[in-house]
Amino acid sequence: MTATTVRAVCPLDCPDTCSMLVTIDDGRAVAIGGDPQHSFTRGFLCHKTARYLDRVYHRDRLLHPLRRIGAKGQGQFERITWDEALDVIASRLKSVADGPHGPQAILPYSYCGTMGRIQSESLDRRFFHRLGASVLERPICATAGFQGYCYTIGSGRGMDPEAFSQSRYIINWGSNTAVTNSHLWVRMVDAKKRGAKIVTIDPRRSETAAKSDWHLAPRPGTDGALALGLMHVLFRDNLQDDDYVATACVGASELRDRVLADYSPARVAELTGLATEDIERLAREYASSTPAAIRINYGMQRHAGGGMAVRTIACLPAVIGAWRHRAGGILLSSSAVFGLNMSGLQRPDLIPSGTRAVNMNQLDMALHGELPGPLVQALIVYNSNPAAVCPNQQRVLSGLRRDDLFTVVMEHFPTDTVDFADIVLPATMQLEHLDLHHSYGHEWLQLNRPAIAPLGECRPNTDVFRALARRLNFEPELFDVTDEQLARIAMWEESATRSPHLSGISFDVLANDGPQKIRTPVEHPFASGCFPTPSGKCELLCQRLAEIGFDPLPTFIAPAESPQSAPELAARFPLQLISPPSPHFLNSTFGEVDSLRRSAREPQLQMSVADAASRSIADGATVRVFNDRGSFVARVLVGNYVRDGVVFAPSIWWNKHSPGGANVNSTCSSRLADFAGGATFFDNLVEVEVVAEATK
Ligand SMILES: Nc1nc2c(c(=O)[nH]1)N[C@H]1C(S)=C(S)[C@@H](COP(=O)(O)OP(=O)(O)OC[C@H]3O[C@@H](n4cnc5c(=O)[nH]c(N)nc54)[C@H](O)[C@@H]3O)O[C@H]1N2
Ligand SMILES: Nc1nc2c(c(=O)[nH]1)N[C@H]1C(S)=C(S)[C@@H](COP(=O)(O)OP(=O)(O)OC[C@H]3O[C@@H](n4cnc5c(=O)[nH]c(N)nc54)[C@H](O)[C@@H]3O)O[C@H]1N2
Ligand SMILES: [Mo]
Repeated sequence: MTATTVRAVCPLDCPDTCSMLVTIDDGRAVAIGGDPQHSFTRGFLCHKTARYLDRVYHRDRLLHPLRRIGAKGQGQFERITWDEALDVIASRLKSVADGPHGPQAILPYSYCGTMGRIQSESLDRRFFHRLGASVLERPICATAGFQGYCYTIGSGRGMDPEAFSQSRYIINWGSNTAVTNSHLWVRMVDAKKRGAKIVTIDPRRSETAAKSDWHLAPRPGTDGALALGLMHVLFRDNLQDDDYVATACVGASELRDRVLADYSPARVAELTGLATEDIERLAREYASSTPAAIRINYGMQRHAGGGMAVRTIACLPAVIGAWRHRAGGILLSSSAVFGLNMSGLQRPDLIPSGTRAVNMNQLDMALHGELPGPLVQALIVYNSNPAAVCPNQQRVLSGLRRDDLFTVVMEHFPTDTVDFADIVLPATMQLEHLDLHHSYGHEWLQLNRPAIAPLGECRPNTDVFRALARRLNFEPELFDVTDEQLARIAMWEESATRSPHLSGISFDVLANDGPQKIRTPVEHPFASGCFPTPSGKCELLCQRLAEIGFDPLPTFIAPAESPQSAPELAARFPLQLISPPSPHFLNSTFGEVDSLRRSAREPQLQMSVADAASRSIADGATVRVFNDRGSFVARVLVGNYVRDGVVFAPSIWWNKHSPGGANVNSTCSSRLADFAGGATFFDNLVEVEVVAEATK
């Protein structure tokens, strides 16, 4: 037989959403590569997805349904049939739903193991809505910042990522672009070749910071103060764009008064730990290099004041009129341009009124009955690995260990979460199912065609919910819908109203012609104002914030845990720990791939020379990192990687691959951020002690 090629899409939770080509020979995928025809991802894959076939044909891949035979957490199972597994799950869900606490004692738990619209969030939502289960809110990653951005801009809309190659001044703000968004980084390198300057704002010397022209390292969680200080300099030195501010913004004079009175460079230097000269210089360079672009990303919003910080930074391009230029402005996420019919897919109208919402960041509390509403009695996990990725891990694990909790996990691999399952269901991977992909880092819609038959007895997530709906006698018209039909619904094909952004784009066009760029109606947003806010302007002053009890003007909200904001806590735990991703994992995904785990070596902690010296910690020592929530063990790397007072643990290791069986999330707090219940992973004070000296 001759080899064939199938066009697929990388499913990972990453802004790049690469177009891929999979080579199939005799029913087996033999090669995977980037699709050179896709102008954004340009035919190259990151070193993780380049190893995607190692996941597909991995020796540990889950291929059959399993039932637990050991204690929870031990990961001991026996094989059962799909019918047995589905019968057990359906009857247990029914008995919980019919029991004294009703269906809200059932909690779905999922995130973005796949970003595909169909396998990530379609029939599953319909199923749980129809069942009347608790609704899971999903702000673990991006919501605080996204919401903050929307207060200022009105929607998530921002710069077209493709425009960055034309920018003259680029700020990576809390964004490790070279690692977490490598195809945008290529655009930045293009811009640099044309003479642009690249600046990175990050408390540690990230891969991106190391490759930038200028690295500023503020204290974690102080970005809002920095942005206010920049605006002080802009207004003080008359560097604002008066015409743009007058026509396109509301609240400029109030903002001006605020920053001039409260955020002098000297005060901001104190709050951020930066030098006043650097604050002054950054403001001047930013205002005088046209066009100036900011890539703001999610790292800097995983703090108590993260939402307000993003809102504040999002004011900057309007103040200097950067939006006038296609290659100026700010980009957080491109997902807002797609306008897919998600409510048609998910049917939120099926949610019984009065159903409670459970914030996924508070799984620790939900599993211990500490939230309003019933104690969770059945937990259905898919597309997520909460035992490894959730904050306040020790409390999450003690909740998962509860004998009265019924847990189902749909997975590819025996993850830390699988170890706690009563029933495990083997899920298909991207090469084995159909999906439709938008992106949060470019503006192309893509279709992932199945390239090979499912391995073993694996089934797509959607099939599981179809089968459970049938067993619970739910309406066939809601659930007997194929994945292709779901994709068509998402693109409004079955609906009278269609977003103009999708004109000429359909399932068939994607299937026949490949990826399509969304037809955005204007060449670049906000060139002449017209922001999608209630006032129609960029809201430097935002009345909606006042209505929910926040300062309507940009302001600095300090981290919950820092030496400055919590001196008593810092007396015991003086170091600010941040735990953004390792280049070798995608959250906890790829923890199973030996070669990537070897590249990441072992759980590590980067520490400054001064902080190591004051604790007599030598480079290479094994340390325990701890606070009142828990601890984990890591090998210390001493050097100039982080500013003094900050430590960095590349993440997210599986617990079972970590010495001591716990990862960094044992120390992270489940406290919520200011907006939208966001997570605060990087707002975390710890102390570090040696457990074993360095071995030669
Ligand atoms: N290789 C790889 N790529 C990924 C992922 C992965 O796990 N691995 N994860 C994907 C996912 S789900 C997401 S959400 C994105 C995340 O990608 P990014 O948004 O880039 O987020 P992070 O890597 O979490 O953080 C970015 C940088 O912010 C810094 N940072 C932390 N706290 C602060 C702060 O208070 N202020 C400032 N200025 N900087 C701070 C961190 O040190 C880090 O270098 O990446 C996606 N891409
Ligand atoms: N300390 C710390 N914690 C963090 C972060 C951090 O930076 N530091 N980052 C946070 C962020 S930004 C995020 S987004 C979350 C991510 O948290 P999660 O969304 O839980 O991400 P992953 O760890 O990648 O786990 C996804 C799981 O889904 C499975 N999966 C993939 N595709 C499918 C499928 O089609 N069907 C089924 N059933 N399963 C599938 C994968 O095998 C994998 O085990 O973690 C958060 N946790
Ligand atoms: Mo994320």
